[in-house]
Amino acid sequence: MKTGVVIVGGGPAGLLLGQRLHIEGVENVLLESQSREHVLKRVRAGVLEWGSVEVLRDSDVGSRMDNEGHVHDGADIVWRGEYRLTIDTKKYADRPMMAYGQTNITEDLYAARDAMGGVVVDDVDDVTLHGIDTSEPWVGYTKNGDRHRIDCEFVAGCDGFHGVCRRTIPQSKRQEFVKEYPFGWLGILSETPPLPDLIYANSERGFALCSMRNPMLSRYYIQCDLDTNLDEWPDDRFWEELKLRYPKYIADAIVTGPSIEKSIAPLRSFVSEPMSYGRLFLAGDAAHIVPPTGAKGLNLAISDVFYLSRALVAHLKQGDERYLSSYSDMALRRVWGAARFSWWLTGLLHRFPQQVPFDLRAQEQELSYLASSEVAMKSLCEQYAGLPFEDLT
Ligand code: RFL
Ligand code: PHB
Repeated sequence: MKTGVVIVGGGPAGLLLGQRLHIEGVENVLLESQSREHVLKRVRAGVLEWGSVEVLRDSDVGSRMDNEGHVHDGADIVWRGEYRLTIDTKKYADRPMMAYGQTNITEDLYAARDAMGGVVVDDVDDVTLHGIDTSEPWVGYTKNGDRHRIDCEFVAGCDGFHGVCRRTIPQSKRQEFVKEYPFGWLGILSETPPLPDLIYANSERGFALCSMRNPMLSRYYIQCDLDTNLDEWPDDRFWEELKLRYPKYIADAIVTGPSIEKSIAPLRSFVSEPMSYGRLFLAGDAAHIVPPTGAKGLNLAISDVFYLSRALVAHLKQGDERYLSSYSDMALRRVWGAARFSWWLTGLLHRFPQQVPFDLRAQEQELSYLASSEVAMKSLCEQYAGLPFEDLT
């Protein structure tokens, strides 16, 4: 088999890249190691920057998002059980946010791919990349016990943090920047009405977050130890702990009910440079991970794909090399902006094991400063709303 671009990974990055390439008439094949059911069951991100909303619309997958997504003016932070500030992105960055689940985006992208007759080979094993530093790369994979080969012009590594693509780049040609945090997030999804606002909490019992998916689906998180055992967290205990991390008037407004999903995610910052090697281009979690505090992971996957689709189309359709050769540098500038912001917000809102009383006072001071300084608030809003996309200068 031969195609233009082999896309490894059928998460949001791979599916969106396939969709954008298809619209531009670039042939592509998508390989996914899991079943479609498994991919669609994963509960992950929920907050879209406005730039991401526009890329999804421009990719012809915006209609359900526009009907069912919840447009809101930002998010709130509460601390010390009494103070509250609003990250009003509409007011200070001139663009709102959109609550629309990653699960829905993935569904929309699969539906669009089916409608255009795009190839998704799922349940594949042993994906291997060959000749990526030559002009004739190819990808091998196993499906139902049979080995296959696809020749292509480019390989897009959209296979997430645990994928194979990044690791195919020789170690001497890449540099990894890693930061692990000494805690995770315990998250639940429940079919209950969410609070009207997305509210982050810095509390003495640890971080918490009330978020939303739709009018009858809520998402909540609490900071937890890395060795937390889900079996020890029945729903009642979760709700009780969540409420203890909010001021009473907010806790009282939280509508509880049985969880329909419960999981733990460790927090990590990770960036691998560069994001390309020969004919291989990485996008999304395959190249970088941010702690979810800034709601940036999915948004970065979308901006990488915006840059990469533009670059591949310019090369394959117009013979214009400039975007491809600047892809890694351009994408990494935005990635580092979000990586720094997510690291900073994580530090501002969580309890760390080594914190001394001085650190806690400094956290409180920074929150008070944000609440009282329009300059500081503008900076927070600009980053929460999402940095702009670049073009060639
Ligand atoms: P994904 O979603 O991990 O998809 C990668 C796909 O590749 C497949 N794969 C392979 N396929 C073929 N061959 C192989 N060898 C393969 N190895 C792996 C996998 O099965 C998978 O289907 O990466 P992608 O597409 O880059 O998308 C990234 C996002 O999923 C991620 O950044 C976000 O979910 C992060 N995130 C959030 N991002 C936001 O922008 N806003 C949020 O509000 C937000 N909240 C979150 C989050 C992530 C969380 N967790 C669970 C880590 C909240 C949480 C709790
Ligand atoms: C979510 O709704 O899952 C969510 C919202 C905001 C974040 C992280 C996750 O910062």
